[in-house]
Formats: sequence, structure tokens, C-alpha cells
Amino acid sequence: MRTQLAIIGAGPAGLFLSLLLDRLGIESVILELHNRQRIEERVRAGLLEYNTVQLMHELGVGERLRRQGLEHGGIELRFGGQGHRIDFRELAAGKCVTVYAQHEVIKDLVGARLAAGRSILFETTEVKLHAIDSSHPFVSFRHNGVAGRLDCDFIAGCDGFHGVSRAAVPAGVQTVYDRNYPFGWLGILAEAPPSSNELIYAHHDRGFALLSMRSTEISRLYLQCAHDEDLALWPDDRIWSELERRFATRDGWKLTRGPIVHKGVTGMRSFVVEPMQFGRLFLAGDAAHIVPPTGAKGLNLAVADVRVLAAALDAYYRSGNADLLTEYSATCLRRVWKVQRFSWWMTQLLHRFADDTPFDHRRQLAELDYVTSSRAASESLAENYVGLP
Ligand code: RFL
Ligand code: PHB
Repeated sequence: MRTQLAIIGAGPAGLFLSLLLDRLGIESVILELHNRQRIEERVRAGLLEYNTVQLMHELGVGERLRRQGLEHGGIELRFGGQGHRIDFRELAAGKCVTVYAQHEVIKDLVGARLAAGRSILFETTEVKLHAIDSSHPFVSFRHNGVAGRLDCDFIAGCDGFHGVSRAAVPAGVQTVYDRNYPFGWLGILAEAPPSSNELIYAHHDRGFALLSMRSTEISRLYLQCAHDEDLALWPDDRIWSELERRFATRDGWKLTRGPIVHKGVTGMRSFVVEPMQFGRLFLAGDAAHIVPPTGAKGLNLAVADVRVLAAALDAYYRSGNADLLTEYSATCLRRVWKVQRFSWWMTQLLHRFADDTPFDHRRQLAELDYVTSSRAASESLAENYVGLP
């Protein structure tokens, strides 16, 4: 089999890339480890930046998003028992964000790709990258029990943090920048109407909590917990009581309870590998970087990477000019590091760290007070949250 671009992984990075390339007349084949149902049901992100939403519309996959997405013109930061709104429309040039689940994005993208008659090889195992530092790279794999080989011009490693692409780069070429946080998030989906129209990021002595949603009927809520928290210790009632304590306000705000239909624990890390390219292999999305979810950036950053890659491949195939491909890593990393900074900043602002001193606690509260009372500071938060240009 031969194609122009072999794409490893049908997550947001791989799927957006394939649709962008299709529009440019560049052929690609996607190799995905899991089956269609599994990738279309995986519960993950929920918040799309302004630019991600625009791209869905440009690619002609925004129809369900237009109907079902919930536009949010602000968020609330809650601390000291009081809420403070950050108004994006006023502070970020009229921009807003949209709540629309990642697995719905995946359904829209997979549907569009298959409807266009392009393939995704689901349940492809034993993917191995070969000759990535030559002009004839190829990928070997097993599909439907049969060994296969895909020859290509370039490979896009879009296979997430645990994929095989990053590991194909020879040792010593890349530098890893890594930070683990000594806590995780316990996340639930509940059949309960969201108790607020907008997201609430709550700072509390007992730890961080986040109120988000998936629809007007389904709430998505998170609690800061241990990174290896045992879910067996968290019956539904304990989760709701803990959420109520962390979201409590002085004026008696009420959290609506409902049946919990999904529970999970997510670890938190910041991770960047540099450079994001080696030979004919280009890493994109979580394969190259991870951010803690506090800034809601992971999916959006994956989309930003593949936009850069698609534009560089377009220039290459149109004119033979490889300059943009050569600059791919440096171009992406400028955004990656700004998003890393923002995600770290939101994380350190809102979470409780085990070694926090009373000084750290007072400093956090002062920073929250500053962010919610200074126009300059709240503008900076809003500009980063809706997505840097
Ligand atoms: P993905 O989504 O991990 O997709 C990688 C794909 O590659 C496949 N794969 C392989 N295929 C072939 N061969 C192999 N050897 C393979 N190994 C893996 C996988 O099956 C998968 O289909 O990476 P991608 O495309 O880079 O997308 C990244 C995003 O998924 C991720 O950053 C976000 O989910 C992060 N994130 C959030 N991002 C946001 O922008 N906004 C949010 O609100 C947000 N909230 C979150 C989040 C992530 C969370 N968790 C669970 C980590 C909330 C949470 C709780
Ligand atoms: C979510 O809805 O899953 C979500 C929203 C905002 C975040 C992280 C996750 O910062």
C-alpha cells in the first residue's frame, strides 16, 4: 500500500489532520489501534476553543456542534465562598468557548472521513515505523490478522502519549521536559442538569473542584484527589458531599445531584518533547506534549499542531519548498510553551499542594483576588482561555 501521509492514531490530531489534508488534495491513511466504537465513546475533554470551533465549521463538520454545542461567554472562579465571573466576550474581543464533548468531535470527524470514502484501518496492531530518517519511510503493521506495509512520503505520529511514534526517534535526539503533579482528578458524569450555566473553577482548603457539563441534562464534575486514588473508596454519596463542600458559597448555592453514570481518575502532568520532528516523522498532539487539564487545552493544542503541519505539507506539495516543514517543530513549540505556561499557572493557582505552607495559601488567595479584580490580569486569563490567536 502507498500513500502520501501515514497517520498513526485516530484521535483529534490524526482525524483533524486527515480532513485538512483531504481539503488540500493530499492523500493519507490512518492506522488506529482501537475499534470505532471504543474511540467514539472514550470520555475525555469537553471544551473547544474559539479557533477549534471555527475549524470544525470550515471543514464542514460543524453541523451537530452548531445544534448541540453550548457557547460559554465566561467562567466563574470561586474562592473564599464567593463566585467571581471572568467575562470572555468583554475581555477577549467578543470571543467565547464551546462545550462539546471530545467523543462527539470524534464521531463527527470519523463520520466525515468515512463518508468521503477515505479509510481508517481500525484495530491495527504491531505498528512499527521504519526508515524515518530516509526519503522513503514506511510503516509495518498487522490488520485483520494480516501483516501489512504502508509506504509513504511522511509519517504523522498522532498516537497520543502512550503511542509508538515518539519512541521511534533514536535515543539522544530529543530532550524531554516533564513535571508530574502530586495529585489527580476524580471525574464523574452525572444525569443531573448543570447547577450553573457556566463552568466553575473552585479553590477550596480541601482541594480544587470543577463544575462542567456535557449538555443541559448532563453534568461533568471533577474533584482534586490523590494521583492514585482508589475509586472503591468513593461511593456516590461521598463524591456528592465532597463536591458540595468545595462548591459551597456564603449565600447557600445548591448543587443538583443525580445518578452518576461514569467515574474515573486522571493523573496530571506537564510534558514536552523537543524537537517534535525527526527526519520524515512529525509528532503532533499528546504524542509530543501533555498539559494538565486545568486550562482545557490538550485537544485544542493538538488541533493547532496539525494546522501547522497541514500548511507545511501544502507548501511542500505545491512548490517543493520544505522550509515550513523544517520549521514545523519551532513553530509549534512557540504555542506549546505558552499553553504549558497557562495550564501550569491555572493548576498552581487553584490546587492544594501537600507541601503548601500558610504563606503559599495566602499568596494563592491574593492571586485569585488580583486575577478577578484587575482588568489587566483577567484579560490575560480570558485571552489564554479562549485560545491564543
Ligand atoms: P489521543 O486522543 O490520545 O489519540 C491518540 C490515538 O492514537 C491511538 N493509538 C494508536 N494507534 C495505532 N497504533 C498505536 N500503537 C497507537 N497507540 C495509540 C489511540 O487509540 C488514539 O485513538 O491524542 P491526540 O489526538 O493528540 O488528542 C489529544 C487529546 O485527546 C487530549 O489532549 C485531551 O483529551 C486533553 N483534555 C482536554 N483537552 C481540551 O482541549 N479541553 C478539555 O476540556 C480537556 N479536558 C482532557 C480533559 C483530558 C482528560 N483526560 C482523560 C486525560 C479532561 C480529561 C479528564
Ligand atoms: C470538561 O468539561 O471535561 C473540562 C472542562 C474544563 C477543563 C477540563 C475539563 O478545564
